[in-house]
Amino acid sequence: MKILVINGPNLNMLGIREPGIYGSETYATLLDKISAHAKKRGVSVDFFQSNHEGALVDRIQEAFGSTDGIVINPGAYTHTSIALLDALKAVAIPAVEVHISDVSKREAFRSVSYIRDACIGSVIGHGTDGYLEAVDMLIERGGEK
Ligand code: CA2
Repeated sequence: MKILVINGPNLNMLGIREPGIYGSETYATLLDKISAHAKKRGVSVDFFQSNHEGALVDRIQEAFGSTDGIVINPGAYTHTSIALLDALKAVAIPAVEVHISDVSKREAFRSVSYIRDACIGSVIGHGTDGYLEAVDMLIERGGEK
């Protein structure tokens, strides 16, 4: 099973600023942690991060036909992007939405997710462990390794 982990704008800044909201783990450490988990679970994992909406759409489209599941934290585009919703719907790859912080307890605009409709599940407010839970959700749904 091949899983693609996509992170949107500013998530490459993890651990550098706002540790009170997003924790002190860096983006590089997060990727190491997901890789170790994927190895343990016997699945392969690819990563993509961009600060650009169109680049995120392009990567989702590229995944069509070659990826079994997507873990996606679209960052602020979660709350604005119909283009990401459409891309996820277009490729119809099982996707799980992740948010490190509990978006339901922050500003009202963060409670809106345009992509949620295209996802089989969401993991919200579990810190970076949420990415591992999302990988597990895809494995449980996919069955095959
Ligand atoms: O909680 C999440 O994972 C978010 O998707 C993170 C986004 C935010 O816009 C969403 O509402 C919730 C922002 C990511 C910004 O990450 C930073 C990391 C370190 C320093 C500054 C920003």
